[in-house]
Amino acid sequence: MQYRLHPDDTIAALASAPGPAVRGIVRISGRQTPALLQDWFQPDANLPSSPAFHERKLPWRTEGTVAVAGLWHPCPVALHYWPGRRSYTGECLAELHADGSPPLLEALLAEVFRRGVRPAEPGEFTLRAFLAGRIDLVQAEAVLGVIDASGETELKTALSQLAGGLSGGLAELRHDLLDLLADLEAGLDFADEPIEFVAHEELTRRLHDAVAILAPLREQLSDRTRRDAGWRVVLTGPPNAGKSTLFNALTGQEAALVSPQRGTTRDWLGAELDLAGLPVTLIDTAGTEAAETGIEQAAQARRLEQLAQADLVLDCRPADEPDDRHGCPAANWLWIVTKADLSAHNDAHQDQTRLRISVHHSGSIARLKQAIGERLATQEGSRRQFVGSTSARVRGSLEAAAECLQRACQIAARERDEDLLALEIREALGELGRITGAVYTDDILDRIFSRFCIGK
Ligand SMILES: Nc1nc2c(ncn2[C@@H]2O[C@H](COP(=O)(O)OP(=O)(O)OP(=O)(O)O)[C@@H](O)[C@H]2O)c(=O)[nH]1
Ligand SMILES: [Mg+2]
Repeated sequence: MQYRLHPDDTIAALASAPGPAVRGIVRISGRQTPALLQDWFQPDANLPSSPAFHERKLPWRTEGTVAVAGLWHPCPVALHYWPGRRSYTGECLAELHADGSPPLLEALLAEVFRRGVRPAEPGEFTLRAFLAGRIDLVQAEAVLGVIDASGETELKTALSQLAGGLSGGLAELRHDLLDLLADLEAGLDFADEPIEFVAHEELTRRLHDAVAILAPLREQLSDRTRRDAGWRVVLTGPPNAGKSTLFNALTGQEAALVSPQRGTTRDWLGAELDLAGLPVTLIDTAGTEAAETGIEQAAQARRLEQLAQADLVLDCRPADEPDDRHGCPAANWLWIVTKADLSAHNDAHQDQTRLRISVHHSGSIARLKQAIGERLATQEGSRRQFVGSTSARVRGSLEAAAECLQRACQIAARERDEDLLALEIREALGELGRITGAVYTDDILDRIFSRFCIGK
């Protein structure tokens, strides 16, 4: 679908979820709205008379009725009216809140169309909000994120993005760079004069500041890419702790060799599984021990490699051996006491820091899965900054902007070539503009807004 922009059209759609509900909402936006309501909406007779719609300057909520073709009685509605630029779409907007019966809402909407208003395209209200400068593209995607959120974490992420967290930082960065570019270009215009519009140290500092602002955003995006590919959960602990047994129990397969002999596992072994909706790669490793032979050293090196890449480490100690762990586990470590069936409950380990399990106790594996899921969900909540569609769209631009700025830093450090510097900064600005929508193309709008449902 190609988004052709018809800002003069007045549009309408059902803004509430389809299906029966207590209340339903018909949303209307555009220039014709005041005239339509003036002609159609009848305020309650017992309310004091009020100014005409086109004279109203402030948002207004009132009760009344509207006549609907085919209905015997006028339909009672609550009217919410935003006269001008302060509305969501940045133009005159009205909502009719009525009983949520689907046939009634359809009849109301048909009446609006009969009166010359056209049906809204998917996402067209939000598109108008974007074109009116009420929100930027990142926030438009956040609206979509709120609608699509399948859990509390996703909802929180989308709401913070909607509140402008990411947009605010990027807008500030763009302003700084625009100022810097203006100074540089002024210098180019007066190249023959002994005037310096921006001192070299200041130029270098501002460029480094810009790179520093982008760094955490890039980090969050690459983090998110990794998350989308699956969480790496790594089993570690001394030989014979029961790690491979847990690996098999968690994956539901007998892929790992298990034996009472210490040092059974040498190489690491991975398997994909789904834990409470989170994609996880579970990894079994060799037992932790002082390595003597070459093969033991290789096994330990591989274990450490896996630990370094872990999002969550499951540190297993058997209940029948001393446990030398003190204090609290790090946020991405889970302390597990295995083979709980082999020892009477040890009071020293009664605290909240350890999870006692045994493959011979029913419910142990379910509790372990739950603990892993909860840990990962907490990490996910604290790290996620963008809704998925934003991450996918802005990744390239963010990288390109960072590369331009890094090149600019190098140019500034090497020689002072203002032409080249201005070129890099201009390119970085273009990329940053693409993220927020200060620079956009129809196909970008099409890609974003065609994913909305009608009425939003
Ligand atoms: N009693 C009891 N035995 C267990 C439990 N879990 C594992 N075992 C036994 O402990 C022994 C060692 O188990 P593994 O899973 O091979 O231990 P591992 O940590 O992978 O050992 P390495 O590969 O040598 O590092 C096996 O004989 C298992 O049957 C448990 O919960 N209770
Ligand atoms: Mg093993």
